[in-house]
Order: sequence, then structure tokens, then C-alpha cells
Amino acid sequence: MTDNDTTPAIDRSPLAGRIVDTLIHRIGKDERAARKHDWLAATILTLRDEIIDKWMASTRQAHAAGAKRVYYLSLEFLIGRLLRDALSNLGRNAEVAEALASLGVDLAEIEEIEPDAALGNGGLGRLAACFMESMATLELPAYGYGIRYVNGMFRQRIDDGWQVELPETWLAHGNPWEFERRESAYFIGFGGEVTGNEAGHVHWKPAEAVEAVAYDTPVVGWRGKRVNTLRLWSARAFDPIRLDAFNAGDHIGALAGQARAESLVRVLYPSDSSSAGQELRLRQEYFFSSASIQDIVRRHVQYFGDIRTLPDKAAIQLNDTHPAVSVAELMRLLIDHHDLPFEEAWEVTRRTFGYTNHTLLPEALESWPLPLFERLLPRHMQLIYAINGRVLREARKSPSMGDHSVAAISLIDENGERRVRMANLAFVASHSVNGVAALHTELMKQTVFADLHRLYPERINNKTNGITPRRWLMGCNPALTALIRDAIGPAFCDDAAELRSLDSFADDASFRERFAEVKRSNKVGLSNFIRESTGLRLDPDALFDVQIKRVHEYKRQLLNIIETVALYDQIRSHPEKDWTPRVKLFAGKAASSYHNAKMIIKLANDVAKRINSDPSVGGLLKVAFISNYNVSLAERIIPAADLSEQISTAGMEASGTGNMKFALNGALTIGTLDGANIEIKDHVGDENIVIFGLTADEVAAKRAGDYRPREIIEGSRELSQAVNAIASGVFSPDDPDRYRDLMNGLYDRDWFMVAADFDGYAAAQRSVDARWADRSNWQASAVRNVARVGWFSSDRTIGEYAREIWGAM
Ligand code: NBY
Repeated sequence: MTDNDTTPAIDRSPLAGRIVDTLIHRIGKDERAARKHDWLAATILTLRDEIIDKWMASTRQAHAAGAKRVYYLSLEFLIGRLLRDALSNLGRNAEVAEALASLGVDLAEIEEIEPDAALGNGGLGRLAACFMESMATLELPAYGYGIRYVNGMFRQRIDDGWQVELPETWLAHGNPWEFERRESAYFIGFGGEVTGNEAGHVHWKPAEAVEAVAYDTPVVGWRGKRVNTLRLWSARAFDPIRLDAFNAGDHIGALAGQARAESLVRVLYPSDSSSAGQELRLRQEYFFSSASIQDIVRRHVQYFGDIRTLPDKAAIQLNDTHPAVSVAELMRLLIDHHDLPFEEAWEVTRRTFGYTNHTLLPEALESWPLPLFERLLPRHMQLIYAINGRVLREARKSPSMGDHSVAAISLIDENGERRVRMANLAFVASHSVNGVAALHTELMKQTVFADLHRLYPERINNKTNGITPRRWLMGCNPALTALIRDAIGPAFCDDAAELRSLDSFADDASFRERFAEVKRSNKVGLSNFIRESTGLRLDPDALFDVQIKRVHEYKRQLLNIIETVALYDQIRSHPEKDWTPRVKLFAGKAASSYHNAKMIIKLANDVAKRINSDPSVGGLLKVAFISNYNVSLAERIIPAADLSEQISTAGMEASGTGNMKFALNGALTIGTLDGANIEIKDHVGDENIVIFGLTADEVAAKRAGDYRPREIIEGSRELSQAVNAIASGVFSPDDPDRYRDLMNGLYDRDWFMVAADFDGYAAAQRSVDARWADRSNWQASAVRNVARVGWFSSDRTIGEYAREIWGAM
């Protein structure tokens, strides 16, 4: 970055010297030739060298203590950027910034070009990333296991209002964080046949195989006390090239094995709400499960000798059912490779596994057609039959289990095409099954798992989600963090519950003033970003009303957009009224094959275009859809939000975690009584949150009864005007019928109860306007939100998992 290097070497700090040394000897560039990416890589590699010592010390310490290890198996880790997090957790921010400055390099600038590692879809993947950081912070010896996707979550471009998906190439400049462990490679078989010999020994001879190779990324806990490992698997062929085929002239066929192996880890399935049900997905699930379980078993035997003590020294947590085939894989290794009898293997397995459920949506519950499962994993299919036999015999013994219940518990779905039910497999094979918020856990007991819950009434438990305050307060909102530290001292940095002491500052006018200044400057920052990326100018004094998350009908971006249209109507009809200036911000990705979600994105963009160019609303209402929502964008938007939209149909959002991030950064929530919103309300108090809408029970009752959305729409002037305007093409003059089907869906079915909740939502929004008018009261509420949501730290969540599920603390 320096055009010519005039800094005399002697003035350099040792750290600056090390960065330059890394640049020269490991990147192969001198200071003159180095570009931003080279400085970024040199900085990361230098830091990584220091992390390695702590990393090795952490491993040695766990080994010496004979400690129990936690294994978090997840097909997704939505980690985002790592440099800022690592610097701040190591307390090295200032020092590194200074060293780089002495080299003419701006730390903030190189932080900004670090690729955002998006190996996940949304909440589930981000939760896994927050958990990794909290496990290191709480000094738990833990490993995350997942897949090193070459292409993570797609990059979203908005073309003429439509979502376009582009491949994200996060590895384009290499990945300086990771270590390739060529020595940690495992054989992963698929297909083939199973034979038994007279002695009862079973032999599986797979028809194909790939090799799983480990890539390790260090995960630094707060204050660098412990460094854990995120181990992601890549695939390679045993024979990278088949020379016989090559020499015979089949140059493409000779490479087919490698191409097949690579296809396994090529891409993340980009749906956050429905099971893809495709063979490649099952292959991915088995590939990473098998590699992880083999690695866990190898480590245990190496350290402790006897595989039968596995549950005392290892806790394996399944992040939803995506890794559930691990259960059958562990059984296979115990029985076929370690000669345990079935019953003993089953005991070891059940004491080792825990399963976390993240959704009750029927389309997200994974099940595999039996013929596919059997063809790909014949030995595992046998073991699943054996497990099922055992479970069903147990169920039959219970007098409360009729035929209907037994069929519901079965690992095989016999309705229509026979399928393997992964949630049932995960449930029966775990000693703990948890939901992610209190309401969600109750609904698990009442709905999807009702029969399993009756058979195993002790198994289901709740672990309300959390977020890491290091990334979601200290990292993304340094100005607010500094203000809090000035007010209450630094204790909250080590224990988020300490934020409570901030509560009384809500009554301190001068504190509120400074709090408001921080929020305003974050809003100015976001406005500048939006102006640079979209050309749209925003007023930082307007109320910033934000809905950012995956786009899904149950999350009801449509409710928000329709209300925006209604507000637009009202402002135009009554321009003389004292309207609250508002900015409506949207961001989020739709699954590539999810038609309605893509239409909702287009609608948000069409509505934005029309409203933003209408001079009659002046500065009172602006709408923006910000493209390519990801972790880094969330870090920029959340600190600038005044109002957090958490408006899912009650009973459908398992927990939500964005809701926690907004509250922690001083936004008020407008939300339904769904997921963790309920617990947020309990913590911040009814006066500091805006709740509206049907409860989960009311939604269920309406769905069971005769819900008539058409009558509701026609009975609400505001709603019918807005829906008709959209349906008749007011926002799509180039294609007036564009939203006809989407709006007809509301009249005819409205599964997500947009009509039923509309009036309540609109009224809640007007009550938000009234609150905003009393600015000191608003700021007091915002301060109370920050002060009262420390409980939603993922440190609290992980502490509960460790004590109550893993027996590891
Ligand atoms: O998990 C989310 C829930 O919707 C949210 O309420 C909760 O806070 C969060 C953390 O517990 N679930 C989620 O993000 N699910 C997925 O990303 C997902 C991904 C893949 C599939 C299903 C769901 N799949 O079937 O392939």
C-alpha cells in the first residue's frame, strides 16, 4: 500500500517486523509489491503464529486433565470474518493497528476485504458459530465438525428488483486461517454390499470411496484463554488420476474420480427451511458424519484406550438432523470394528449423543426414501432396522402406546413411499433432545414429537438460544461498548449479565443523550454505506425500521411490505398529519427454488422504487432493499437500527437470534409472541417492547377452524386497499399481473395469517410512532433493552448445555 517505503526499519515495532517478515517469506512479496490482500494474509498469518502456541497449550491441557470433549456436528458454520474477532479476543487490536499504521497500512481497510465465510444459510449456521466462540470462551475443550464447502451461501445480486444468485468464492485468495491436515484423512465408503460370515462378523464392502481430509481453523475465546478447533472436511479421490484410462486416451474419464469427490464438498444447499431430499445431500451428510465419527473414535481410543468409556469422555451434539446418520455410523464402528454387542453399542451411543431441533416445519423434517438410503448405505440401513426393532418392542410394552403411536414413533415412515425419518432416529439415539426457545420446546412436546415424548418423557428439554456479545456488541458497535464501559465499568465484557447495572442509566438524561448520539452516528455510517451502494439518500434522524433475515413466508416480510404500502397511502391522503419520518430497511436471501420468497423480494424492490421516487411523501418514507445480506452486513446494520421487526406467524419461528442482536444494540422490538420474542419480552418488560398479533394457540385454533381471510381483508379498509393496489399492478406497471397470484394466495388461504394480524400490526406501528415522538422515553426504553438482554449471551446458553446435557463443566 505504501508507494515507496520510507519508514526506517529501526523504528518498527517487533510486531511490524514480524508482519513484514511474514509478507516476504510466506507470501513472497516485498512491501512495494504488496497489495491489500497480501497485507491481510500477512497479518492473519502473523497472528495465527501466536495463536498456535495457545492452541497447542489448550490441547495439552485438555489431554493432561483427561477432560471430556464436546463435539458439535453441524452441516453449517456461518462464521463471517474472523480477523476482527480474533484481534479483539486476544486484546491485540490497538497494537496490530499501530504496527500496520507504521507500515502505511490501515487495519480497518484490510479487515473490510476479508472474505465473509458463509458456510451456512441463516440462524442455524450462525448459532453454530456463536457456540464455537462461547465454548472457547468458557474454556470447554470442544471441536466443531463440518464441511469445507468450496462455494458457501450464494452471493445475491438484485437485477431490476429480482434476486440473481452468483457463486461465492470465499477461497479465491486462499484461506490463511486454515491448516490442511493431510495426515488426518479417512476412508469414506458408499454403496456396495454387506456380507456376514459364520462367526457373525459383518463385512461391508463399499462400491466407491473417497478420502476425507481435515482443514483446521483455530477458534479464539474471549481474552484468548482457550483456542479450540473448527475441523472442516474436504474430499479427494484415492486415485487423483486413473493412469490406465488416461493412457488409453480417456483424458476426461481418468479424472472422473476426483471430480466426483470434489462434487461432494462443492456447494452448500441454499435452503434454510426445506429438505432438498437429493442424493448428493445425503452423500454430504454421510461424508462429514463418517469422517467426524471416525476422528472422534480414533482420538478416544488413542487417549483412553477403551471405546466403552466414550460417553464419559465425549459428548456429541447433533445440530439438527443433518448429521443424524452419525448415530448409525457410531453403531457400525462399535459393532463391526470394535466388536461390541448390539446392546452395549446402543448404550454407548445413546449416552454420547444429544440432538437439537431447530424447526417444526414439516417440509424441513428430513426423511430419505428407503431404496436410496439402502443403496447408498446398506450397512447403516441394517442397523437402523435393528434400532427400530428395539425401540418398537420397548414402545409395545408401554400400555399407553397404541398402534397409531407406535407407527408415529417408528424410524420408518410407512405412509406411502417408505422413508427413513431422521428426526426419530436422532431422538431415540440421544439422551437429550432440546428445543431452542421455551415456546418451541413446548410445541415439540405437543406436536412433532408428541408420541416419542410420551415414551421418553424425560428426554426433551429447553436451551434458549443466545448470541456472542463479543461479535454482536463489542465487535460491531465499539462506540456503544465504550459508552457502556464509561458508565458501568468493564465487568460486562466478561459477563453479559453485568449489563444489568446499565438499567438505572435509562433515567439519566445526559447518558441518554450520549446513547442517542452513538445511535445517530451508527445511522450516519449506515446511510453513507447505502448511498454509496445504491445511490439512495436517507435521513439519519428518521426512524430506522429494519427487517433483515432469510426471506420466508412464515417470517412475513409480506406483512411488513403491505403495511408499508398502507402507510404510503395514508401519507398521501393526509399529508398534513404529523407523520413520523421512517426508513424501512429490508435485506435477505430467498432459497433459489422458493418462488414466493423471490416474488416478495421483487415486491419489496418495486415498492421501494415507487415510494422513493414519489415527491408527495417527501422525506417521510423511504424504503431500501440492501442486497447480499450476510454476517458482515448484519454487523453494519444492527447497530444502526431503531426498530427490529420480529413478526413471524406465532408458533413458526423456533427462536430467532437476530431479535437478540437488535435488542442488545438498543433497538426496540416490534414482534409477535413467537420463539424467543416471548422471553425477550419477559426480560425487557412489557413497556419496552411492542407486541401484537395472534398467539401460537390462536393460530392453531384458526387453522383447525374456519379461517376466512377474504372476509378479513374485505373488512379492513386499509388492508384491502393495499392488497388491491399491489394486485392490480400499481407497483408493477410494467407487468400489472405480477403480484396477482401472490395476493390471491392471501384471499384464498393465507396459511401465514397475514390478514388476521394486519390490523394489529398496523396499530402497533402507529403506537411506535407515538413512542418515537417522546424521544427521551424511547431512548430510555432502548437503554433498558441493552441493560436487560445480557441473559441472551451464548455463554449462558453454552453453560446450560455443558452442565445439563454434556456433563462437561
Ligand atoms: O435456527 C433456525 C430457526 O428458524 C430459528 O428460529 C432459530 O433461531 C435458529 C437457531 O436455532 N433454523 C434454521 O436456520 N434452519 C436452517 O438453516 C436449515 C438449513 C437446512 C435445512 C433446514 C433448515 N435443510 O433441511 O436442509
